[in-house]
Amino acid sequence: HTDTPWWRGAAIYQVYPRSFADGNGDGVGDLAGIRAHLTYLRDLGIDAIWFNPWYASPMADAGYDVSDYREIAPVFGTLAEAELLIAEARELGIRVIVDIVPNHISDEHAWFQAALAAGPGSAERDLFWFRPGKGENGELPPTEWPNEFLAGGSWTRVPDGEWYLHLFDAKQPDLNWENPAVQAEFEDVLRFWFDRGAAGIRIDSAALLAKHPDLPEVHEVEAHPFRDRDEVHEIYRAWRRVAEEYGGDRALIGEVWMPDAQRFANYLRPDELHTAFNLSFLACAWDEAKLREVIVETLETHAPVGAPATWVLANHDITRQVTRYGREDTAFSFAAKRNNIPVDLELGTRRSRAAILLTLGLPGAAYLYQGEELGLWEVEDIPDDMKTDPMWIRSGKKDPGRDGCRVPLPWSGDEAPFGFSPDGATERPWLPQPAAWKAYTAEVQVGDPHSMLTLYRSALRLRRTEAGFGDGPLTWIDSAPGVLAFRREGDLACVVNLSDVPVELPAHHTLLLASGPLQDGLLPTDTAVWLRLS
Ligand code: TEU
Repeated sequence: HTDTPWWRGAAIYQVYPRSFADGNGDGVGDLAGIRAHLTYLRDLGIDAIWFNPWYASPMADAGYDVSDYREIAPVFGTLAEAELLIAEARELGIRVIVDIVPNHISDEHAWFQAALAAGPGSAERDLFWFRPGKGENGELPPTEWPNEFLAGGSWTRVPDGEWYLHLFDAKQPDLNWENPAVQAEFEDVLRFWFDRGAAGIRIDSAALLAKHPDLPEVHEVEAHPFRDRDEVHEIYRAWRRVAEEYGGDRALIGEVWMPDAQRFANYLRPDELHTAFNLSFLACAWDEAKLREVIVETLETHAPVGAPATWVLANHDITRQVTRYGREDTAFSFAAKRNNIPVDLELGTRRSRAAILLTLGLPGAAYLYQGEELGLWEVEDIPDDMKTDPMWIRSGKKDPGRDGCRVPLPWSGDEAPFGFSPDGATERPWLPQPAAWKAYTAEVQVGDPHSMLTLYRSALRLRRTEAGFGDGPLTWIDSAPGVLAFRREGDLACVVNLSDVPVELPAHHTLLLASGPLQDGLLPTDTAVWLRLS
């Protein structure tokens, strides 16, 4: 596959800078910490890193509230360090993807501050969605649009009486994408990062940018007033032209939450995004029929537009899979997110091991989230006063929030901070790590043939050496009920048993990798294998 663009079959690892590794001992991860662990990522066998936002930000939403897209937050480092990091990663054969947040900016960004000062009717305000309120004195918000954080309204009033739209937190005012200055600014930001060696751009909340100019209520119109509107595709056509200025190997990767697979695929037409996260796969229950349906639908809708499928089990917004799969209801939904539902971590771990062979065995690109390779679980007992997530704060502490999947990584040693911060650090990690993670450090796992880390390393190594994995066709193999079995080129096969009973493997095969031990030659429940058929 040497002539295939890298992003079609890549294994991409998501680094959450705040929680990866702390180089300067302030308890917060940073670029120095990441640079010190680049060889870990090379040895893991990944092709690219996606960095969550590392830009200047008041950090009201962990950096998704950007105050300067061309500067690095001082808590993470400097722009010069970021450039060094991109170059050092490239030396190790690892590409870098940066995260661009185009739906909204920080209320502390110079643009918003200028809009506040300039007042109603100004050109500065037209970069955002400022409107008079409803009611006799404008005391009611212009619409009742639901907030993406599932709590609180989507408008905030400023002292002169106008309201501004924010689909997320009040500190994240939405930009007006009908304004050409907004379009020009972001095309320039893309070039800024492409010029600094970024191989790809992850586009935050990519389906939300375009809004109905008349601001109708959701129930008043057929096409949703702010989600997946037709106009949004024009934006990505323009971005695609920017990417093409750099030749064919810079990728645009959309965060597109879109249950409708057909509409999802619209973002992947040849003149739009190169690829987008398959979040339906991530949200899917650990269930053979449901997973098969998502896989089939994904492949069927991606093929006509020529885009590679992607597979994701985890990210910084979602309950970690070891926890999800260890519960009775294994599907993920923001609306139903609750803490303290009983979890069987052993079961969740066994299923997560099988799930990663499925994920990495499917055709297309795979996205991994830091810590899943260590088998980390959702930390559900973070003290209230340490939680930072606006989902938690805005819900009045009803929603558990997303801090639990963002706990700093355990690298080494017997007690916190487990090598996350250097010896002699002045501060504790920004979120507390469970004491039990002493058995889950990278140091412990690297030498253990049965560890999660060893499974990931083995799978990622095979995925690189066996040309049949990554981009390419898939053929289903007839299998027992509750079993997912498919063939890839090069006589490779992946078999996952989601039934309650052990099943037979196809006759005539060599075992390449197993997620757990076989029983008398049979594949046990919640276990997966990679085979070479003969
Ligand atoms: O998330 C966008 C998004 O739609 C969800 O992941 C979000 O958490 C959910 O809608 C809540 O209902 C992206 C980022 O991944 C997330 O971390 C940010 O908080 C969000 O955008 C705002 O920038």
